[in-house]
Amino acid sequence: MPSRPNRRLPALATLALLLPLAALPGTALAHEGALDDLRIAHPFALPTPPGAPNGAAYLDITVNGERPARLIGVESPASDRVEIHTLRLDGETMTMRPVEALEIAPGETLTMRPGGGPHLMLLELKAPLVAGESVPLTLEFAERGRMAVEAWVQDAMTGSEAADGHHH
Ligand SMILES: [Cu+2]
Repeated sequence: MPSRPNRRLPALATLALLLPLAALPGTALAHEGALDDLRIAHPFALPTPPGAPNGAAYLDITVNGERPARLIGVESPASDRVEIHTLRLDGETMTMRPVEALEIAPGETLTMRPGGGPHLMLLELKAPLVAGESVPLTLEFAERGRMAVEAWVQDAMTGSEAADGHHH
């Protein structure tokens, strides 16, 4: 008669509390992923030296469907704001400038890489980007909505070239 059904409850309750927490690092945000007919691959950011105000992040966006995609905004808790930048030839110098949106045609992959072309600029970093850590990015697409990815902080193969494009 004195079965003690409550004996195990505290342990179970603790376990239930711990599980969601344990799942947070790494798994809550996908390193890669899909949104509607878009596929996001290889998100990464370059490490920054102490005191550097800005950082750069890169990723690939593939449009598998038949409508073009427009990346219209990016946010990150790692910096005050994130701008979408493109490189443009002004006379003989490449300059980068913020754009309102990046459009990717159906069937195409936009590949961002250090050393040229479009990239994401993290302006007013709250802390240096350290190799081995990761940076959450929230991408916003017109009509398709928002998607969170984790960009790993890592040296690109073209680390020195990459630094060239980012003197703000
Ligand atoms: Cu830039």
